[in-house]
Amino acid sequence: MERKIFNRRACVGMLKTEVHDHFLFRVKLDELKKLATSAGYEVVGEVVQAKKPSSSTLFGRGKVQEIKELMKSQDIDNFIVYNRLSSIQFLNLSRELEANVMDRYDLTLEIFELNASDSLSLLQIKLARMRKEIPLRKVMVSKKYKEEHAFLMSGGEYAMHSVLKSYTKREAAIKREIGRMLREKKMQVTKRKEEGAKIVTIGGYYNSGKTTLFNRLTGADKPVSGTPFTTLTAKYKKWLENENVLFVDTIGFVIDLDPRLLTSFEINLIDFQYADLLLFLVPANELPEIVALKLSEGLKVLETIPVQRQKTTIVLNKIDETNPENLEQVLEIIRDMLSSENENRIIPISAKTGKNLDVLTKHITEKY
Ligand SMILES: Nc1nc2c(ncn2[C@@H]2O[C@H](COP(=O)(O)OP(=O)(O)OP(=O)(O)O)[C@@H](O)[C@H]2O)c(=O)[nH]1
Ligand SMILES: [Mg+2]
Repeated sequence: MERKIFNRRACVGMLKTEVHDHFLFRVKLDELKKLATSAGYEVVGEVVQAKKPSSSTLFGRGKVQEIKELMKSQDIDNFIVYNRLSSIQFLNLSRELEANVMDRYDLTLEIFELNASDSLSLLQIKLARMRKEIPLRKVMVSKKYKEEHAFLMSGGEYAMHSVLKSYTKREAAIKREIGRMLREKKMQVTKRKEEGAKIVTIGGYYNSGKTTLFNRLTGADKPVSGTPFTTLTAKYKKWLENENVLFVDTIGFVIDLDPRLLTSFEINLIDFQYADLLLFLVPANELPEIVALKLSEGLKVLETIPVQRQKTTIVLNKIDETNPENLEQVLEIIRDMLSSENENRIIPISAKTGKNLDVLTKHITEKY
């Protein structure tokens, strides 16, 4: 049988579990569309359902039919879901919609793949893909799935088992290789710290201007762009002002960050764990509610890594693109949120124009 070639037209979908959410879901869905567009999809449809999730298809029965009809009438081959899909939901939706189905995690990995240029990133992406694929294969060889889809499984069971076996073996080999790189990186960082170097990590949301700031502080010329996840890995580079201070740029955060991204990209966490100071960038040129959401979610993720709170300085970037009232509102919301924190730990800057960079420089100099 010939394999169907899918077009790049896509419908995005979200199951809204919070009935009273009339605003955030919109922000999240728009973010998903932006990610899909940057992966090369043309988003032409959108479906939102407010309901309790169905264990078999996430969306309700009627909704799935509606999605199917919409996709058929608009010639859409891709269904991109905001929520996390279980293996069974993925298989059922793919079959019912006869389409390429993915969740936000798959989409993120697809973007990573498009942007990855170094062997370590490619290896980590491969591992993340396998970690998804293995439970999927396990469901396909499970007794229940076989009974329900006997026609799909006929003759293929042995092949499926052997694929699963080879996947598990390859996963172990990749894990070993990444483990080796992890140990090597930890050793290098420890050595530099023992030699007296201080590490300043630049973290934060994708597109928040991390690389722009990194380039400015170190004189580097790393790629900067409005496309999500431009930076996947980065090297340490000396500060122009003091060569004992090393800056490191990092992979961007997203709203509702999937914990699987943290486990599969474990090596990137070293830059956070070994930081003497973390500059956590949040773009200030957005609605105050969104800035607050990004900040509070970001801080929660940092806790899980973990990064000590007192090592984190919040840098509100892109102030050249926000008016004074908006910035004041943003600052007010943040101060309320972090009521017990030191005011000096929130620094508004523009990495692009250089505005207030002297304040940031002073802040870092005072420490080292
Ligand atoms: N207006 C304005 N734009 C900025 C500023 N800093 C960065 N940008 C722009 O924002 C976009 C993203 O900048 P990057 O430096 O690539 O952002 P990043 O955080 O490294 O993004 P990822 O690597 O994708 O996580 C680019 O178009 C930059 O030119 C700023 O202070 N003001
Ligand atoms: Mg970057």
